[in-house]
Amino acid sequence: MSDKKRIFSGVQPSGKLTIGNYIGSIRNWKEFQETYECIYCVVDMHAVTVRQDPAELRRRTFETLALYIASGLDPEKNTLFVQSHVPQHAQLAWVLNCYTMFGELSRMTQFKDKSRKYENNINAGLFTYPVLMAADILLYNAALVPVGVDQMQHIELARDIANRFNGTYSETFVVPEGFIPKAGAKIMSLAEPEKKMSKSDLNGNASVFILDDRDTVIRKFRRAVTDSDTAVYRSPEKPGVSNLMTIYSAFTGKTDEQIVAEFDGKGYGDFKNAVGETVADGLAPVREKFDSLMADKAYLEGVMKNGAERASFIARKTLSKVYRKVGFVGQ
Ligand code: AQP
Repeated sequence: MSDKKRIFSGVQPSGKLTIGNYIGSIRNWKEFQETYECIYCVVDMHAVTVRQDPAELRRRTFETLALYIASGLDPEKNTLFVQSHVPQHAQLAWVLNCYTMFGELSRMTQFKDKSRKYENNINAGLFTYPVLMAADILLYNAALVPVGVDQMQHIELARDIANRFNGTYSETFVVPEGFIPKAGAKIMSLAEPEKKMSKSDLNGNASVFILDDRDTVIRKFRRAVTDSDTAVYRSPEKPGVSNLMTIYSAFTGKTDEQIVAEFDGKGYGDFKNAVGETVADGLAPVREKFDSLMADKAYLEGVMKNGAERASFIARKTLSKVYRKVGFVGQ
């Protein structure tokens, strides 16, 4: 095992991955692969907090792994695996449940949002989701967790749980830090720009998916909700335009000033076309690589298996330390 600090992150295979998942999360991961020991997981156990079609979940699990690789992650340099293949996640989550307070979980914004969205299925898993997430991170003693801004509250909770456990039983877990990308930490819906772009949005025009074809990407951006003005600049009164600027900047590296200058006097039509074409161009190589990976399922199964073995090696050690500390009799 290396002496490098560890990174952990993951995405739920709960739908088609959006450019929010890509910009806020996956595409940043490759930056770390030389300097950290990186562990990236497809968090299928989190996905079942919302009802999933079993065949779809299986397919999306492969797709999500393929997207990790297509976005630049080298399976030799990173540990890539599926959460349910390493049972220690669930085992540690149970213990950590007993060190997490009801009041803490009740305050989680994602729980409140998802309880509203899935009012007929407010299950206990949805409530304890952040504890499983804490287990994911603490199991690997990850120092850094790159996430979109929406997940920061869960990282804070993971830190509190780690500190509580360490304070009770002596130093056990590394207390993780969240890492938010400089640009694009929160990509908003194209249909309702006050709302986060989500995989599970039922409105077909709200989210741009990484695997959308070129024409679909361009069409969705053409339809993006803006405002009755025509000038391109960032302002709280212009959430739609501001979001498009964030997306454009994320794909081009251009600053707000450069974008404003580029579209000075041109109006929203040209701006939306430019954003759509730029995003479509930026995603094309990812989609190409994805297609070739999905054609070789045996390769993806090999990556999963190998990743689960590497992850299990660390996970077993952490869990047995935790079991010993809380007083479970060893086998
Ligand atoms: N809109 C977004 N902007 C920036 N980052 C985002 N992320 C998600 N949406 C955006 C980041 O993607 C990573 C994986 O997210 P997740 O799959 O674990 O769960 P999520 O945040 O609940 O994502 P979705 O797309 O909204 O999924 P559903 O619809 O299933 O709930 C995280 O790092 C997240 O911050």
